[in-house]
Amino acid sequence: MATHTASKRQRAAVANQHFEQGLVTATFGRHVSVLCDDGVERLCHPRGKKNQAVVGDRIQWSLSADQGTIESVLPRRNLFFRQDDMRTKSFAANIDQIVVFLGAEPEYSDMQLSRALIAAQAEGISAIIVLNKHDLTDLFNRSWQRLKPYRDMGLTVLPLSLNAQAPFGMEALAPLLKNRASLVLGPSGAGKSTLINTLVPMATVHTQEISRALNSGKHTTTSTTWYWLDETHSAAIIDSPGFQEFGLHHIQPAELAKWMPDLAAHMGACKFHNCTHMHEPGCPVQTAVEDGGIDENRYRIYQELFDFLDNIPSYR
Ligand SMILES: Nc1nc2c(ncn2[C@@H]2O[C@H](COP(=O)(O)OP(=O)(O)OP(=O)(O)O)[C@@H](O)[C@H]2O)c(=O)[nH]1
Ligand SMILES: [Mg+2]
Ligand SMILES: [Zn+2]
Repeated sequence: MATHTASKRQRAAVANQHFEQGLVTATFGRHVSVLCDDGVERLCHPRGKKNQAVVGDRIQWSLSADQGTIESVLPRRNLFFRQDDMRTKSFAANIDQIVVFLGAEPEYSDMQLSRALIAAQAEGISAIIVLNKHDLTDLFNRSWQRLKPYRDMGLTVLPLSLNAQAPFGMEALAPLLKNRASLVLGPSGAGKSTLINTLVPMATVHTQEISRALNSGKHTTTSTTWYWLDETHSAAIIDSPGFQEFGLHHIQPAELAKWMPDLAAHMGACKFHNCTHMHEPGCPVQTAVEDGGIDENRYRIYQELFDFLDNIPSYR
């Protein structure tokens, strides 16, 4: 009884204690960099073994020596993440949009692009696509063609060049980054860090300089980082490490078509309410694929993903 009272009193003390707050700007293993509300950037550590905070989280922290201890993570508006068979890989929390950042080279994967867009749809986060390296004309035009289905489904797709000798497209992109927090993600080498360096001169993010002969001077991004775009902190841009495989293990196969706007546009009149749009008769999605109303490649991606998600052995 006595212990019970003591722990109750202890809990009340903790609840009444006034902790400082801050914004998680980067994570390094279990340690996080926090821009505290007093304007100081501090390294903070979790109390337990595991760190629960991700970039974009607001946390409560307390001072310990010259560093901080994370006391709690405040409720999130959203969390953008990948899910493999083993792990959840969080990109960031409390974001307003994702910018899927591709380059004319290296060649991007339609499957991975589609997966990132599906994850954003499922989390209710809006997305835009940027195709960088406009200066590499032939490669660029080929990639631009491949993005037609995404433009047709109503997504904003912007051309860009960050090449200082041939800049292009920033005046169209810049307004879309105002007054919001944008997470930039995409394959390694597309130019994500170059974009952040262009927009945030103080950032000096290491960019990947490919020296094929020696493979030296290669600076690929290894941690997700939040940068304020302006002094009033009205807009932010988040750099992230390039990824190869965007895991979607958290998506239910029956929900998949709903998160693909080009398919979803046709599925209202399916004969069966639980139509998989794969082999059922009277399915307008399959008719649209035959008529060219849905891009064949996008439908192939749907089929492949559906089969994959439907065959994950698990707790479902
Ligand atoms: N030709 C051309 N090269 C570019 C452009 N933008 C960036 N690059 C180059 O592309 C390479 C990769 O750029 P990064 O910004 O490091 O790419 P990243 O997407 O951050 O890559 P990771 O950190 O590995 O995910 C660098 O050598 C850049 O100089 C562009 O518009 N045109
Ligand atoms: Mg980078
Ligand atoms: Zn159907």
